[in-house]
Amino acid sequence: MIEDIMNIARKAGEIMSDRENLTIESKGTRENLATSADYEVERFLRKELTELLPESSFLGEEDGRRGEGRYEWIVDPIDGTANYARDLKVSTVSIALTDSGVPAIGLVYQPYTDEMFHAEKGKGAYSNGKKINVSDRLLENSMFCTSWSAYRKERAGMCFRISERMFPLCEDIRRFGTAAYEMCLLAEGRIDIYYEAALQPWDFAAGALIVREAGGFIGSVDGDEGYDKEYPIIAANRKESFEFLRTVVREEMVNHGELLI
Ligand code: LIP
Repeated sequence: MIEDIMNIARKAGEIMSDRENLTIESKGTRENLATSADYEVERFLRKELTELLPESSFLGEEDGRRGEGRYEWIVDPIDGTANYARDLKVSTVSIALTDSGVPAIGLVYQPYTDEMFHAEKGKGAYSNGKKINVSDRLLENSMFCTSWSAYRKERAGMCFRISERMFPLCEDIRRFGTAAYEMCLLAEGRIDIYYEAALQPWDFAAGALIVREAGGFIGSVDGDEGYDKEYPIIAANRKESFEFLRTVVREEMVNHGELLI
């Protein structure tokens, strides 16, 4: 089945590469974009993935949930739509299959670099077929990847305070604009710690499994993430970095009134 999903993801990447007649609109807030390609790729993935597993339901970023049952596809057709709209060439297709609400398969495809990441629960994580692992860098040598909540600017102060506290303790900060890809970079040991204030299940369902299967730590502020709503997501290569970052995030969420002590 993994090979079939990979082929479907590659075809989704081909659809993304056709930018003729591309239209771009805002949804909800002005920063939150959807292009005609987001809808086209999602329709394609819904059809192909549902045919692959006819008893499955489907949750996509653009058109929501269709059906219900034990198996569900959780899909972001283009993760990094703002990058895609500007042709920055850093966007991914993110596909997870959950079994009774828990990811069993996660796959993230970056068409511009032809990087295919995947994991199956209990079977390790892979990049283009090669097994991957998180790095063993200490916090002081870590590359911290984060964002400042572009869609919810009222959270910017909290996010920048977290960056301000982490920056002197790490090597540097990066932001690639696709959460799914950023999690894969962590899984492959290319970045080391990660935080985003608010991600949706389609942004992290595949990436979270890939991080765990690569030996990394990922979760939300008070325990594991769920796949039912938006969550703050924290991830790291090492347990102590994960717990440290989680404490910083928790404190700043309390300061910002997002969490009770
Ligand atoms: C986006 C991301 C981006 C993150 C946004 C958003 P979209 O997904 O992956 O990195 O900062 O919160 O979720 O909207 O481009 O599919």
